[in-house]
Amino acid sequence: REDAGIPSVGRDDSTRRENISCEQAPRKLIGRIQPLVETKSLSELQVIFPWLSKGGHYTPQDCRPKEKTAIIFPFRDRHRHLYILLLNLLPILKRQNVDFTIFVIEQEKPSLFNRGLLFNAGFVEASKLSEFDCFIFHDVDLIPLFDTNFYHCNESPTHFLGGVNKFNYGLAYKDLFGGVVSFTRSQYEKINGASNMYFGWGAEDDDMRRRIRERNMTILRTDRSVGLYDMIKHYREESNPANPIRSWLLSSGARRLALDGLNTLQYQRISLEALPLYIWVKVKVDPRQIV
Ligand code: UD2
Ligand code: MN
Repeated sequence: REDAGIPSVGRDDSTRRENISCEQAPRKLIGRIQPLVETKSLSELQVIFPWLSKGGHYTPQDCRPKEKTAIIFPFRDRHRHLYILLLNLLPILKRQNVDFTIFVIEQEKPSLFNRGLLFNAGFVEASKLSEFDCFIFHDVDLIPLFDTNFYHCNESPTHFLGGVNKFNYGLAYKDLFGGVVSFTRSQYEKINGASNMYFGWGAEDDDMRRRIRERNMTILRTDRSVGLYDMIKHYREESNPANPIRSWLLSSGARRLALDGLNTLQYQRISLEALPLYIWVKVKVDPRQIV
């Protein structure tokens, strides 16, 4: 057809598409999704997602993404949750035209689980690999129910949960900052990251909310009409018992902001491996080093 001097419509179209921003490009969104809860193995997931490159990376082919996003899962002993979440989340991210890389930050035993410190370690390790603009910290047991809940960074730190099945699709309390949150690099640096001091369950998310307020930022909250999640049922792990000093830590948290966070982060990186579906980083934490 080109020989006949007739331009190929298809070709023209695709070159033009590369110049549109991914937010304007067509996104084949569905709205509410029916979550899949079957457990697939890692190799089955690999077959289901042939478009994902090694290390859990995807970049949209026919539009310009506005940001490079690191999706960070604080993790220990939750493989079933991780695989179910990937099965549901990966297609949503693709439909949303997100340029993303998945990081699983695993804390070695026996130290008590420290979700905030794992956020910081994830931020640092991801930043060593690439210049990410946006960081989304994601509990591994929360399945988004709407693909219209956009995995973006915004002008303020963002809380993605409008409601969770566990609380009849509401929140435990209206200020909640737990579950799924996003920060641009500069927003995260502005609050000196998360506190490293919360070992065990609870209040590290409230501490983070107070840091944001302390730095005079507001929090954007996803509307309940699209921000619903299903939390996969689970018990509390033995190595993540309720933190008995969490209220005490929280009461002085905002004042400690500059002395506890990214600038005082201590951990040992045991390994970093690009698996087919995610970058797996194993870290060791010594509670005695956390002041
Ligand atoms: C709530 C918050 C969560 C966090 C936590 C207190 C919501 C919806 N979620 O979740 O964000 O603030 O309270 O710490 O408000 N994890 C592991 N292995 C473990 C323990 C935890 O991988 O042994 C990870 C995993 O990503 C998990 C997350 O940490 O989803 C939070 O822990 P949780 O699910 O046990 O706590 P939960 O459901 O009370
Ligand atoms: Mn949970």
